[in-house]
Amino acid sequence: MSWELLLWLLALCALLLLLVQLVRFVRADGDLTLLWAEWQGRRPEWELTDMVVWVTGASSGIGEELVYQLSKLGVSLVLSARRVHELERVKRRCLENGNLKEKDILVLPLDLTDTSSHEEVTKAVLQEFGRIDILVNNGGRSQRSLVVNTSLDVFKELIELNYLGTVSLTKCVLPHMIERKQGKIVVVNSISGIVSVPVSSGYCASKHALRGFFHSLRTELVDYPGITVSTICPGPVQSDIVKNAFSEEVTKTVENNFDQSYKMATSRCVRLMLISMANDLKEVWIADQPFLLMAYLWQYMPTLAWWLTNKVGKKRITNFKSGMDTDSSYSTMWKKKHD
Ligand code: 8X3
Repeated sequence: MSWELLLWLLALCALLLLLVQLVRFVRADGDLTLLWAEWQGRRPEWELTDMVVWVTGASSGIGEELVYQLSKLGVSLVLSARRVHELERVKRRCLENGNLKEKDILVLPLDLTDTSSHEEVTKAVLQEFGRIDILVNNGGRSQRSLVVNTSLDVFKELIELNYLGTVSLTKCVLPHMIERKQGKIVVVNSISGIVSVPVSSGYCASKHALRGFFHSLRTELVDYPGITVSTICPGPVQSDIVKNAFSEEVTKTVENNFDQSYKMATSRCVRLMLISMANDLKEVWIADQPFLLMAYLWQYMPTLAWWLTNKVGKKRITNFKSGMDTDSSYSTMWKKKHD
């Protein structure tokens, strides 16, 4: 075979490979490292059994689905959120559908903004189970309002709850993990921790802060390879997060039953979360297109991303002003094109 022919064949293979990767990316619902781990990595069913897992924000949405999937893996669970009756409901469902017994689940009410209570609740978990293997910092709220119309108190609340509450609880659990030289700290961040979008400025700020904090913490733990820190960044997922989002005032929520069918199923998002936990991935992005593409652009081509976000952002603002769900229209357009 001549050299020329060999080179042509190689070029053809490279082109084919590129095409395959492109198709994979268009269909992807997570970053490529995560999808590789899903295919070739460690299974949650092997890695996460027998662990003591503490989940905040366990009364709804991603947190609720996470404890259901964890309860099938045979872990011990600590369920935390503010609403005790909702936690009791979640606990009952875990007992009905999972592999757990009453003694394996602790309902532990927690207000993330009441940081003075965090030491005590941490002690309560240690008293009950003797250890904390995984802390999943999932509790938090979103926001839908324009900066110009939003009270400063809303920005303060978002930082108090999403950022400081999470930092405080992590600080309470950390000495215990350092003593044991092992543990997993998981933080449910958001694509909004990478991409900044209009109408959610305070939420984006709190999630960017979390991302900075936990990447920094990881490097401080370099002498403790048994302690891992994972930042999980989901895009739009079916949950009550928009319904409960802050609006212009602290006392005002969005309270709207928008159609959520265009969003990722909660169960799929949580499965990918478990895979990233089992494989100790440092940061994962879990989102359908075009949200995943936006994350890649913000990370690797910010100038293009800023230009594009201005275009898409206009639509988001128009949607918001006309009382619609901010993201529904362009995401539906994308879905129709690629289904
Ligand atoms: C995404 C939150 O409010 O944009 O993390 O759906 S929201």
